[in-house]
Amino acid sequence: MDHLIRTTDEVQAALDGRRAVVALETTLVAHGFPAPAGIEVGLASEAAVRGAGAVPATIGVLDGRVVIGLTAAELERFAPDARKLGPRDLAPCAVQGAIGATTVGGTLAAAAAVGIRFMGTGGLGGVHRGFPTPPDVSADLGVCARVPALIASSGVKSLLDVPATAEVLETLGVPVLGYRVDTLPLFYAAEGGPPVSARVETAEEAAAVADAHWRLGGNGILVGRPPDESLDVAALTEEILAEANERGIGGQDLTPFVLAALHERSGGETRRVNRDLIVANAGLAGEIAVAHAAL
Ligand code: PSU
Ligand code: MN
Repeated sequence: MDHLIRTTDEVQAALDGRRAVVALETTLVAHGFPAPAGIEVGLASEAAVRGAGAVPATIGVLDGRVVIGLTAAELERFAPDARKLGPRDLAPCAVQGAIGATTVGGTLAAAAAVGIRFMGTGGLGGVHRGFPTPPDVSADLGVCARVPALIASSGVKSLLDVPATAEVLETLGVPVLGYRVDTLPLFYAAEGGPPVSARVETAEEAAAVADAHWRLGGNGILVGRPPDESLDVAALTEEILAEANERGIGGQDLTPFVLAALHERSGGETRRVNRDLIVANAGLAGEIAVAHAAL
C-alpha cells in the first residue's frame, strides 16, 4: 500500500491496461461554485468523461493521502473550507491530514505521479491583470511546462490578462490548440481571444498532436474549446476586479471571490455557462483520451 497516494482499483486497472483516463480537479468543486453546486458539477463532469468512454479520476487530498479517483461520498467532503492546493501545497496538506481541493496545477502534478495524461477543466490559470503589481502568475503555467499532459478547457480564465498568458505559454513551449476555432476562447465568451498556435478539427487530431508533442520531448498542451453559449461579462468582471483590489483581496482568494460575485451579479448566468462549459470540456478530454489510447 502506498501511504501517500491512493488510486482506485478502477483507475489503476485502466492505467495498467493503457485505457483512457481523465483527471478532474476539485478546486472548482469546493471554490468555483456556491456550495453545494460544485458537487453536481463534479459528478456531471465524471458522467461526461464516462459518456466518452473514458474513466474519470477526480483528484484531491483527503485523510493524509493524495486520492486519485474520489467516490461520490468523498467528493461531498470538498466544501468551501477545503484548502486550495496548487502544486506547492500538495505535500504539506497530505502530511498535515487536511482536506485539499486541487487546482489545475495541483491536479496535474498528482496525475503525473500516476501516469495520467489528460484533464478537463473550465479555464487555466495564468498571468493576472496588472502584472507586475502584483507579480501573480498561476502555478498552472509552471506545471504545464513540466508535466506531459493535455488540458481541455475554455481557454484561460477571463479575469486574467489572457494575451499575456498566451505569451507565457509560448515561452514555455506549450501548444495552444483551438478546437475548431482560430482564437483562444475567453472562458465565458467564444470570441475575441488571442490567436491559437494551431487549430484542430477532431479529437483524433488533438490526440495525434499530443502524441507527437510528447515524443518530441514536449510537456503540457492546452486545448481551447469555446463555450456553446457565449456570454459577455467583460464590464462586470472589470467592476468586480476593481472592488477586489480596493478590498485587498488577491492571491489564491481572488478567483473564488470573482467567480462568486459574477455568479451573483449576472443573476446566475455565469454559473450556468461555467457549469456547462466545464462538463463539455470533461467530455472532450474523454474523447481525446480515448482517441489517444487507440493510437
Ligand atoms: N476556472 C473556473 N473555476 C475555478 C478555477 C478555474 O472556472 O475555480 C480554478 C482552477 O482550479 C485553476 C485555479 O487551476 O482556479 C487557478 O487559481 P490561481 O489563479 O490562484 O492559480
Ligand atoms: Mn495566483
